[in-house]
Amino acid sequence: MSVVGFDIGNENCVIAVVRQRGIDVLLNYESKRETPAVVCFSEKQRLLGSAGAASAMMHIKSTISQIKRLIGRKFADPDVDKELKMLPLETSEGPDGGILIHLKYLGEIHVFTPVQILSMVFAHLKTMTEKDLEMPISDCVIGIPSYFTDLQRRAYLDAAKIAGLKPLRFIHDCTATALSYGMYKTDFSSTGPVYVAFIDIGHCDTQVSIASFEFGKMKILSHASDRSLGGRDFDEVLFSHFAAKFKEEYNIDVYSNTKACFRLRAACEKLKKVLSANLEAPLNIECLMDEKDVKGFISREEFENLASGLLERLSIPCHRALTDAKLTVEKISSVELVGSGSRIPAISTLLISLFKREPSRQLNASECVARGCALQCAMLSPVYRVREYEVEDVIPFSVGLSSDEGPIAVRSNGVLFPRGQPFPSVKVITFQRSNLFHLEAFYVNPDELPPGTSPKISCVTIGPFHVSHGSKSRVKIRVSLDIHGIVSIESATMIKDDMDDSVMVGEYNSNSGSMDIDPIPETVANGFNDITNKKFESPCSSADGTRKNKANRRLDVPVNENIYGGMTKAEISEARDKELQLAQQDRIIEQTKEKKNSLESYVYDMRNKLFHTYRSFASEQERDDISRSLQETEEWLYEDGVDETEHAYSSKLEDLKKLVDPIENRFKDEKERVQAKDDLSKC
Ligand code: ATP
Ligand code: K
Ligand code: MG
Repeated sequence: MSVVGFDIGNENCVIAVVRQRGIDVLLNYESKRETPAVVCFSEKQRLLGSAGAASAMMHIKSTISQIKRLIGRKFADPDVDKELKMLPLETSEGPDGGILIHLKYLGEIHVFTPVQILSMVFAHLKTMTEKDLEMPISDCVIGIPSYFTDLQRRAYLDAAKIAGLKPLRFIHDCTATALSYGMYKTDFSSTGPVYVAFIDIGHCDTQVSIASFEFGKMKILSHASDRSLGGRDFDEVLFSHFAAKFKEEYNIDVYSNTKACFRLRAACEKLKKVLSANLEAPLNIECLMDEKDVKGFISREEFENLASGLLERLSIPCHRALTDAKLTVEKISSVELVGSGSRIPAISTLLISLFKREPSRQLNASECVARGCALQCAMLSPVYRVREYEVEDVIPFSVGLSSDEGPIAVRSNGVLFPRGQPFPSVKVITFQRSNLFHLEAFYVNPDELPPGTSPKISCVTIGPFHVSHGSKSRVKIRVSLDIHGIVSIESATMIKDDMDDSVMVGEYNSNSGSMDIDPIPETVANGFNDITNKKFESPCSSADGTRKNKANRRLDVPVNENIYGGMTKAEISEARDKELQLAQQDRIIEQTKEKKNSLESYVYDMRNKLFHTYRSFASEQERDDISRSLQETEEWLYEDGVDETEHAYSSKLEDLKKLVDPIENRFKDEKERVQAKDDLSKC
């Protein structure tokens, strides 16, 4: 079984696998370690990853990048509007308020959700991994931003399912990085924890996490982030600068021209990279617009001035992470800077002033997330043995629960899973109810969420169930924050103390009694009377026969979760069919290309052989006939046969072979005869 980790970036994806001797980052079809997260719909097939990025310019309106930005978000979200303005795609609002992307492909308009597009990126990475490992894969660990909401996490799960992947865990990007940092370090002393800050600056976002390390274990203390501060924003500063300059100097408005925008953005990203290594850099674009060549120039200092607002913003999540971890900078023994967006020198300068120390670059800045994911996958995989290492992660947003009788106030703060709660985690709540009821899960504190995020998570119906007239029954609800950081009501169980056992037979579910907490205090407050924290354990781990008598008194109550957004089983399976159909189309086109290529090379190869190797084995008549056929095929390939079906190419090849085979056979026979004679003479 395979052990795979995926880092899905807004710009770059990285695949890491665990092998016998350690972790390897896989090379893509272009032999690169990073694969662009791009899906391009070309004339007849999808081009994914590097191939997609290479043809993006030719298909501006049907190429999708940075899809991670749109996952699990609403069309009406003002932030989404900004995102969509950067993508020259046709979009609309879906019936559920989500985003729909409209594309012209194979002569038809196709409509895709961001989840479907993300699943194409997943599927591409999966296929590449399978080719490399020479076996099918499904188990994996995938990195996600810590600021992902419940809905976004569920959407990721849907995309993975559509692509045929089974994530054993979604792990926060910085947690993965911290894992790849801590796992191999054996010099953590027993004198107390070592605190390290991890700062990941990617293409679109910045994530900061503080971790504490001790021998054999790591613990995340806090996650903070700026969802909209990444390398892309630095490109945008340059873009606006030059767009204004070119308007003045050349009288061209790049904003009015999609292609010019695309080219200027790409040039600005390059320029930014040049400025990371040089104090100044030129910008030249031929024929940007209106047949005008443009020239520009900028110094690093000027760039830093333009970007000063962005640099300042970087300090906010850093401070927040420290505050949440209840640490001062003096306590931080190392600041690990990762993500390629962090290569801008001014970022290091700012971090030095913040943390009073030079950031360290011990980790491979572009591969550490994927490597950490692969390590986590190895730890979770039943077939792999890894050194004992404890990883504790926390959620960044407080989760609350309310019932139709009002909020369920647990402790004084009214929160079920507070920010900083380690997970996975399960809490059991007992209600005294006589009838079907509703629960609502939500984010308690909107200030903790990225701006514009809906605090709603899910609405759950518990029941129906029956109790004797006028009485109430105890209903136990298990609420879990699962291994992906997703909130769900796992189960509801009715406890009947006076239940007639004969009635219970057949309704008993062996799982229902597995994680119970006894005894239950009988005080009723706000519709519930007990809440218990339980560290996560697998539901099947404690099913033991001795509790069967007790379990017989328990009755499963139906739980119906209505998630705000997300896909139904039927929608997922429909999307999976569509994905398979699109992949099949891609394969057909690839095979057709291969057939065309082999026909082409056969023509050249045979023409050469006919007048050299095979010359004396063919009559003049045969040579003339074959030569003519080869000539005709070549002409056909350039004219009518430029764009034909796989079958058309293979049948042409068959026709040619029929003519050439007799000659080839004569040649082979002769060769064998000579060989046999040689062997004989050797004896
Ligand atoms: P995200 O984490 O937001 O999902 P990602 O993981 O794909 O995105 P990275 O690959 O870590 O992002 O970083 C990509 C960013 O790094 C791009 O904005 C790119 O321009 C920038 N970058 C790459 N090399 C350099 C460099 N030498 N100097 C400055 N920026 C660079
Ligand atoms: K990346
Ligand atoms: Mg990243």
